[in-house]
Amino acid sequence: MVNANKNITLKYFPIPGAAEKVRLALWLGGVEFDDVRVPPAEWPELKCHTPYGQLPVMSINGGPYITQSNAMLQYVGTLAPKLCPVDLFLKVQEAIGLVDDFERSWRPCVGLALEPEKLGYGITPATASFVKGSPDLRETIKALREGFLVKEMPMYCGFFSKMIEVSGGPFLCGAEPTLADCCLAPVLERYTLGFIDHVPKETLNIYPGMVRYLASFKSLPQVQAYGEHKSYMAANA
Ligand SMILES: N[C@@H](CCC(=O)N[C@@H](CS)C(=O)NCC(=O)O)C(=O)O
Repeated sequence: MVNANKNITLKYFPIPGAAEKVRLALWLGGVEFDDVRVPPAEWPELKCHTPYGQLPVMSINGGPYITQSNAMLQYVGTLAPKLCPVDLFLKVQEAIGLVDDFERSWRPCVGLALEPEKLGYGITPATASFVKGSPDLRETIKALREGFLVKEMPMYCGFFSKMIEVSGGPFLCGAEPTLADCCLAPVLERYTLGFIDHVPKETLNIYPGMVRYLASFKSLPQVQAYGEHKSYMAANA
């Protein structure tokens, strides 16, 4: 373990979400931490004590809550420099930026279902029938997600496959996993789980490079150990 003198607590909901890249980086970096999964019922009380009313929050040696998953990720990189080696710094940050772009292109597909009004639906006479749960909105969500799968998904899978090829793989920046892989792997995995409407769990199968990439990441001993830890936590929740 690399941080024998640091006591790190990471609090987030019991889902992968914004904290998963940080959890993965901590595991891959061999950084011990307290992985606190906040049950939804406890969130309203905790929310009042967080700086911006959001999770994840991190606390170091009992200090004040630190926010922003990207800041936490980079902090883990300072504790475990092998996850962002100096000679690969720009490559790693570039890859993280590309994962952010990939995520941003997917966000309306989720936002439309959760908060349609923020995307301009259901707030004008012309879109009055596009309220949450309505048939009109459901149809729009389906079209948007299907469009993502035929346009953005191949484009980004192509970008990432090329990056892996150029680096020599099997990871985004070469032979060893970095912070960038901690960002991409959970995003890709989400599209294989079959829980998102209109995104079949076979979605990645037409991108063999991505399937191989994800398999390489998931077979890392630290990622396997994290998987066992998650199963243990789920069984004892
Ligand atoms: N930019 C922040 C975003 C954090 C965020 O959006 N948190 C959401 C969950 S992913 C949250 O706490 N939602 C609950 C709420 O707002 O009450 C980060 O990356 O840490």
